[in-house]
Amino acid sequence: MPLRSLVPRERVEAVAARAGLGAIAAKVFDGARLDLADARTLYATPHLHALGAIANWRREQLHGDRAYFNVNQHINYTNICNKLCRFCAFQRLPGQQGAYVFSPAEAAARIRQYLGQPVTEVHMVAGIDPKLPYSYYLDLVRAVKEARPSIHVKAFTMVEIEQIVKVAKKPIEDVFADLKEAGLGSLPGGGAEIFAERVHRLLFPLKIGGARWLEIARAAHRSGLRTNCTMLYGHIETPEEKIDHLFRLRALQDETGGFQAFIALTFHPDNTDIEELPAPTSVDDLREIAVARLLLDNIPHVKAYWIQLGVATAQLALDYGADDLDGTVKEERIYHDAGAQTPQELGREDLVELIEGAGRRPVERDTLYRVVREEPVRVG
Ligand code: V47
Repeated sequence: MPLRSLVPRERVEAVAARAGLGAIAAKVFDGARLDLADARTLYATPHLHALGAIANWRREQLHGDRAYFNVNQHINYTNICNKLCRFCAFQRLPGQQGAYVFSPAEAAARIRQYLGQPVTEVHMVAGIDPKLPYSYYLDLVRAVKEARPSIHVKAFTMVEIEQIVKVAKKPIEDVFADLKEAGLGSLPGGGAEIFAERVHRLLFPLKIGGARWLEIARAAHRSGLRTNCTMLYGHIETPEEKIDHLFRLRALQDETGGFQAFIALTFHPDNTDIEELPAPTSVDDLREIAVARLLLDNIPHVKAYWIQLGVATAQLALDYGADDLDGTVKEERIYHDAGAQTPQELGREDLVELIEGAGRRPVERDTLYRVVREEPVRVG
């Protein structure tokens, strides 16, 4: 499919005005910050396509027709976890059937398995196994780097960092320095869930809450580590709680500038404690992506994580504010345990095709959004 031309402002203006979103669109065109009343309107409007058109305009201002992806692999190094989050299907108790911990050597073997492929990043996150000592985390990063020195290690959510600091018995700055020396390159954005205390109490009371998540992200940024950020939606949260979450991310980004990308994580209920809840629809997913693009005016990238959204919604999301499909991903377990029907990996060419199919220009990036390879433009 030939590249789409960028949508002209007058067209967005007209669509927004018809949907009663003209004032918000005008603010976006002017680069003005959206406030609480605007955020409420974006969550309430029935005019999804108008909302998407405004978000898409902003996305095209930032990234033109480019859509990013990377070639990565996932390692979920243990599923043992003592946090008992009610939305999680991945966790196992020690000794429970299916519980596992990879040794650093086993993790390295998984890296070597893909040496023949142009993998640039390993995304490494897991449960909280209180038995793992500080040395385990450092050895894990070292083993992975030794197996493939060029690989960027994006590892450990703020929740894991809280645990690592606990077993290290050292100040967080020293822990980040040790992890960096071992080879850590950046941090993923997981574990944020919904910052509101009500949801924390009901769904994940044993895990750090919003204030601590933000404090650890701030410390990571101050230590020179870039991170991503996330929001898990589609369970028991309210629009007000989502707005609070997004505004708190925006405020921290004003302070540190350390977030690279935001990922809206759609809830998969299967095999969880709250599996009676209906899964979010594609309409919900597209709304979250569009709202995030508009409220998080200071975070450069919004990812549509295909493995969670499904390839069809992820492709559409490239027109609703998202500019990144994440990576090829190998051996993902967290969502597949929770019923995700997507494949466990896509090839590089599959991602290129998906992006081209959406009329966008595929750009392979590294973890820090430096261009690895830009696909030649196909003349249609
Ligand atoms: O923190 C857990 C979520 C997150 C379920 O930074 C669930 O580049 C849906 O954060 N249904 C981990 N979601 C994944 C994550 C991530 C993914 C891709 C890219 C990046 C990045 C980060 O997954 C957890 C939690 O919020 N999660 N269980 C579930 N049943």
